[in-house]
Amino acid sequence: MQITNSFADNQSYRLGTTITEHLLLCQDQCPDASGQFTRLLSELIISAKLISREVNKAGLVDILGGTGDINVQGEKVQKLDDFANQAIIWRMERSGLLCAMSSEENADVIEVPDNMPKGGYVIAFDPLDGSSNVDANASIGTIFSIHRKLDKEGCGSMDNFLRYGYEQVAAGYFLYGSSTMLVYTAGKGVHGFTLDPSVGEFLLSHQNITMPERGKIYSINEGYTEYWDERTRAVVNYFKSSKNDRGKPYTARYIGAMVADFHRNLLYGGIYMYPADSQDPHKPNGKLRLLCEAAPLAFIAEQAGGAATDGTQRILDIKAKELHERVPLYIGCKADVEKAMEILQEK
Ligand code: P6P
Repeated sequence: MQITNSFADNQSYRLGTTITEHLLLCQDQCPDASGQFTRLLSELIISAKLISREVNKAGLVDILGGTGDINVQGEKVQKLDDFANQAIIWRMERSGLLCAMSSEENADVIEVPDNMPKGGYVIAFDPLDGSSNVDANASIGTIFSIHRKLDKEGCGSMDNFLRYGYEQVAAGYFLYGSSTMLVYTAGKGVHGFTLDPSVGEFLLSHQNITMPERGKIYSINEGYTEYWDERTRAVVNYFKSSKNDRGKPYTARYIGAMVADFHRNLLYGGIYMYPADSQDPHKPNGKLRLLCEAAPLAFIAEQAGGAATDGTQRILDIKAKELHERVPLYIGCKADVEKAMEILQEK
């Protein structure tokens, strides 16, 4: 009987493509790449690993629930929100790659302190999107958008952030769900990486993600129907009464964390909608923030063959007028988004 050396046969040393290998390969293929973006994303990845660690032990330690604070959005700050926000700010300040940041949790621009090294990028981020889901152990995520600093502006200038979405150099999100994932684009397609916690590496799991022309899912909070105008109701009724390309009705799916709804629709095909609540004075332009939610996900959607609009124009063609500007959002498969816009524009 031949005794095989199980150790020699053990092929668990075979690891997939790590995010570092992927970034360095892309860097090699981009002649003007300075390596700064690679380093910046690597720093963000460290923040995400810290956040993932805390999210995955939530419920076992005192990290659930609210801090008792209210953020600039008027929302209760969750302890994990605050942890995620501080973790990202701490790493980004020390990266030497940024000169300023904008967080969904902070009212004003966060300048990199003078005693820290500065770089030529600025970042806008939502540290923990969907954090109201935390106590229920539902998926949540971090969304980020990266711009180059404007040459003529100082580091703390708001103008570095009040930009068109199409000027982004990169955008992405980390999803803390059944696994922890990174999905990003730097303008050359959309790529997904899954964290292998046994080695602490993000491994390439979804290369060149593309959305189907039409989806099979619609995501919206129908509890607010009474707040919508007649055109918005017509859009939702369209998806409720239509058949998808397979002749089946669209499926309703809504998690309450846009990053999770967006990710599912990105992979399976669908449309996520957060319309303007015409009767809610607090949400005349909807709830979602342009800079740290709509614009980064719109960049990803378009790079994956999808689309994103505020109901009147392409999200990426909107130039932000204020740091925490909100926009209505229809994002997902191109044919679904175009149909929504067509209905919204009907007279
Ligand atoms: P509602 C989370 O607060 C968020 O910004 C999105 O991630 C999510 O889709 C939406 O708000 C949920 O809002 O009003 O449906 O509870």
